[in-house]
Amino acid sequence: MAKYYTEPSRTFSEYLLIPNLTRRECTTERVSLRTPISKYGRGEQPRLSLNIPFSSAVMQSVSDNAMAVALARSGGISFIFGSQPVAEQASMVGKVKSFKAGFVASRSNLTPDHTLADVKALKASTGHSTVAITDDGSPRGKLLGIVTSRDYRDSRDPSDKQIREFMTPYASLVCGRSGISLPEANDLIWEHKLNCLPIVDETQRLEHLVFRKDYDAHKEYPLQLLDANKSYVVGAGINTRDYEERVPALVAAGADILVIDASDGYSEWQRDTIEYVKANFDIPIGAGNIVDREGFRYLVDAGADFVKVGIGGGSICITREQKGIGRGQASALIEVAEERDRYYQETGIYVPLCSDGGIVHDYHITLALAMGADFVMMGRYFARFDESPTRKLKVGNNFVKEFWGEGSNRARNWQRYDSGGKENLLFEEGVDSYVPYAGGLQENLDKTLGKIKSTMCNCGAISIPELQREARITLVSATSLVEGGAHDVMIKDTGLSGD
Ligand code: RVP
Repeated sequence: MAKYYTEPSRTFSEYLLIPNLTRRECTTERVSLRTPISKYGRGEQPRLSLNIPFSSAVMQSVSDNAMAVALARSGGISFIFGSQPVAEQASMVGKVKSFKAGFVASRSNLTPDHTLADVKALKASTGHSTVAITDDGSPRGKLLGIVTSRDYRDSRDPSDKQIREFMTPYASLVCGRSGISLPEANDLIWEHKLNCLPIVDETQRLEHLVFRKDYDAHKEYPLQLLDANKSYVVGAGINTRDYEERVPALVAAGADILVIDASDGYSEWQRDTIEYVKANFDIPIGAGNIVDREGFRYLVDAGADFVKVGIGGGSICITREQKGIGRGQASALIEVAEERDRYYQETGIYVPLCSDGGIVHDYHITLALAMGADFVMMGRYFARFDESPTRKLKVGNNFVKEFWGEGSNRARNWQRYDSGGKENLLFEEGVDSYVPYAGGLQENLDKTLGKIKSTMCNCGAISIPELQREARITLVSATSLVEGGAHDVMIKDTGLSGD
């Protein structure tokens, strides 16, 4: 006889948080949203943490290199989509890793033998007024000097004047040494009233330039997520078929973490994939998606560093309708979090959980965290922003962005939506859609984070672990759901009744 679950499977909207005592120290400025993303032992530090508990979905219409840079800059992580050829995915990862926040490769370079005419021509074509002068004219050559528009007089100096005669020579330059941090570079820029600080290695070879204006932009992102080399942290999605080809390329490109992206992750193919990665590489790997304690145990026993929870809750996902598998996101998360905590008690190993899909309102994120998720993964949320890879269109009077599921025909992601065996995708599990355009990522994120922090203060928590420990959560009845929105009033904007 089949096993029956007597409790209905529930979504986030069926729950609310009950405030705890808000202590004086519970202010939004004090709230830390730092959270682990790979497993760690009791008393140890996780190998990888996020500064905000947000990841962007492994989807063509969400997570490319531009989204990854924007989100890492704000403290979260993107998992670059795997439904593309290996070389293209690796190239996107490489672009994120070589994007050094505030440190840029010099794009205008000449040698001392070039002339003022060359400087002017270069300036006209690039628009850059700072030219690095290196021995071979390359961006990584030995730095011999710098030319800016302050070094020559346009009208007076002859065009054939050689750069060596008017450049600011290396001996007179203030330079930073390789490995310098951005705050240190900024101190030098301010101390010496510079516009540009060249960074050189011990043999005087040019590595980067740091510009005053870039640093100003940089200071706006105090939570940015950087690796030890000060590159942005980035993840990548993989599948259970071509991992022997894909994983080496992603690791070589510098990916910081992998995730096996599958709608149903409770499979022997996932075990094989994890075992392959663990045997051959030193990189954390998440697995999923699962919705119950059995799936969690299976993937963790196989070696998963984090586990992704959720089947069928995604905004563009029709897996439940098509195949009749899945579980309400809240119920799935509650059960898996309980099992994760039990696993921790038994083994002393903490396995972070990612709640994936079905976040509609900002408070759903807070609920997911309170229910035991360490971070969330979102598709629709990020698809609405300028930074997502898709087209912005005008439909009627509104701007929208395109957003399609990985299981839709448009994505033709044959790997994710089969079980891992040989058969091809026979039916769709996702739709092709529009989402309302919402502007830039940072401004939207600030609002969402503000709400999460504020609710955490209501719950008397200034960290995610504290929220997970202390939260009190109640189910809401269908009638009290109505009570929760504006009701029995005429809303002014639309003139419509609020219920
Ligand atoms: P949402 O944030 O609700 O848009 O959900 C995003 C999630 O939906 C993804 O992280 C993934 O788990 C799932 N997804 C992506 N494509 C599809 C599909 O085509 N069915 N589902």
